[in-house]
Amino acid sequence: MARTFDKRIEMEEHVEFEDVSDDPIVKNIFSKCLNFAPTIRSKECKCMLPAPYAKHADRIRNLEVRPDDVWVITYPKCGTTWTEEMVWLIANNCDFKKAKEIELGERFIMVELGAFTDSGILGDTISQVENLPSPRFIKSHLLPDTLPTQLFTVKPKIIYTARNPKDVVLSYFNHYRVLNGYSGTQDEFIEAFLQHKVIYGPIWPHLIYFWEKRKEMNMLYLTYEEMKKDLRGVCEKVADFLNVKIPEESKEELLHHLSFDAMKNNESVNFQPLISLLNYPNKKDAQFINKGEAGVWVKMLSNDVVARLNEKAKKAVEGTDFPYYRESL
Ligand code: PPS
Repeated sequence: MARTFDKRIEMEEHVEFEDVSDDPIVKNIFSKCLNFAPTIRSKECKCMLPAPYAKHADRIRNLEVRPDDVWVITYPKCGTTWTEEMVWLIANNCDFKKAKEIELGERFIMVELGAFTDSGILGDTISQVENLPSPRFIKSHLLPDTLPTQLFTVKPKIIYTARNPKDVVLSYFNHYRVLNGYSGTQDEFIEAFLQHKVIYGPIWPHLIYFWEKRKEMNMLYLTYEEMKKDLRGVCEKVADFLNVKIPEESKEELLHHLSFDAMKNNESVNFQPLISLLNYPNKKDAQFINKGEAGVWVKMLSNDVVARLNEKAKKAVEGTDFPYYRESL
């Protein structure tokens, strides 16, 4: 029987959180990060967020969504940056010059980012989104109970990208080291991921929730693996979805621009300026655009960890027709 998600997840205007700062795994991760770490958890979807977020949650939940918005929604490390750059270029007539001149974070605002800290250092990203001219390009990793309710009623274009959780966990570990100054071990991190105690929490409901919405007219559901295999085909799919044409003369340049090597060396998308600014101890070998492979877990995860991730996957997909990332993948 197909699972149906509780409608309240899309409709409640007030987001409730529980304090999980005393949880031993949360505490351990927190003590090993140099900036924010999750300490609160949303009641419905178990979305893990830093404590300052609670003050801004209802403002995001009640954000006015516009029909001509373009949203990229993902669980972290699923290929968000790659998707955003692709979507922005396709929607903007392949304006490579502007894409190089203006950092992706300014072209595609991550709505919740500013709410992660009280310091104001990350900017008031909610106001930035509110004040953007249309069409707005907005990124979010939030789970459904923390996303704006109007996403589900106004139904702007949403591009969702999923990735194999076994690769996500490794990419997320690297992210924590590079951008959160995390000094714990890979094993500790994987344990926190398995227990849904990293920022944003559980990956499975995220992937499955949007999978079950994939046939709605305003949704395009992509996978990282599909982008690796056939980027040209995915670009065409995105163009069709956005009702635009990729200029014939820009097609090859677009594929080159979105290639792993080009993105890795492109300071507008590779986060290297931020990594240098943060100057964390891991900085020397730190790369946000790191390995860029599909299936890297085969070389890097122990049999025990693979078995535990498979066990989680098996339970999570029960009662759904979610086709990806079962045991053999
Ligand atoms: S974030 O922080 O959640 O926004 O991270 P996200 O952008 O979702 O994921 C980062 C991973 O995407 C890889 N990436 C790419 N792979 C292949 N080709 C291109 N062009 C590309 N651009 C980004 C990036 O390397 C991260 O994966 P890992 O496995 O860590 O290398």
